[in-house]
Amino acid sequence: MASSTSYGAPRYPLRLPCRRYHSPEHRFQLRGLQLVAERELDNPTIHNPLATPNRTTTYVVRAVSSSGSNLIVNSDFTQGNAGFTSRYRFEPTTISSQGTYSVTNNPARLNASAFAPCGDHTSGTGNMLMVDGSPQAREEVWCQTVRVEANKNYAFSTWLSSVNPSNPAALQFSINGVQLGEVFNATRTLCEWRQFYETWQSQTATQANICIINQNINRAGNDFALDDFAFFELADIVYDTVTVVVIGQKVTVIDTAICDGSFIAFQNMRIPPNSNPRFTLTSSEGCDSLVIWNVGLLDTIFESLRVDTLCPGEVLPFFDLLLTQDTTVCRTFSVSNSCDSTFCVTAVFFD
Ligand SMILES: [Ca+2]
Ligand SMILES: [Ca+2]
Repeated sequence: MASSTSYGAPRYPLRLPCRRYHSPEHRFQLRGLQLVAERELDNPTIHNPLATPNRTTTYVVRAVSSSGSNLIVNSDFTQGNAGFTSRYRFEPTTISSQGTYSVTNNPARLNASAFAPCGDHTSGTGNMLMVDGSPQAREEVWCQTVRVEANKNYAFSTWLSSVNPSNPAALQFSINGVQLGEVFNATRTLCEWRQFYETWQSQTATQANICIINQNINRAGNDFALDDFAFFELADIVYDTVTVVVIGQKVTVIDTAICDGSFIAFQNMRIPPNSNPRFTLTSSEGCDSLVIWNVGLLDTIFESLRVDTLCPGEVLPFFDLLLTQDTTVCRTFSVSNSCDSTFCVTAVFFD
């Protein structure tokens, strides 16, 4: 992979058909090692999140190649409660109070009423670190010191999942007492593993004391699991971008006018004059498009005439008729716009 630490114009523009996606087939799967932009991704910390942007969005992918092996001891907790230190109290079989931890392959076995039966991140059946968040501020959950070389780039990563939906953990990572990255929040979704990942430069340091504290000190809930710690020396950091182009909604406006009493048949509907119906259609691309009708009324004529000066014996011609007695008759005819117009006459003869 080419080495680069900058990113510019999108290299892989991709087109999505719709403004909004309600069904899975309209979602787009991104592939990359880590996504820096988080907007509208279902999980920005996994390698293949789904993007559902409602406008054109460029996602920046940060790909990091590692060199050397994982420097964390007992990174996947296969060895149980070993290789790290904690200010929390270790409870091997049951967790019933805050500020305690255990190593387990099923948190529910430690307290079935409080913890969900989550699988670990490594394999789904292995061990994880199970933590009942402490109400004590700045209490160290997990710390480990590793040897490093000066002036090298390293990356630290771990996976976090809530095992109780209340008060998700807010973890603060540090190396040699200096905050590492942003506070990392667990979600309310049970057993959903999310990755914390941050790079670190050793500068003059020859050891890295990596520590985690939980900034959430609420007693309720605040229960979480950690697994698969990693601390690697880095080779190159490569950035790339993926742009998801969202096509806006198509709107078609149809202006027309029709005769009184007539209608336009559209989408199994009858559209009368003087109406403005809107139709949402699904196009072949799966996008919703909007059709707006503006249906006006064409001019017609209704004329009614009374003739009451007729003497007996006189004849009043009206269209094809010859009127010789009191009557009211109407005739319809088409005007120049093809609409039917009506003309009536009332004939009144003197007695
Ligand atoms: Ca594990
Ligand atoms: Ca708790």
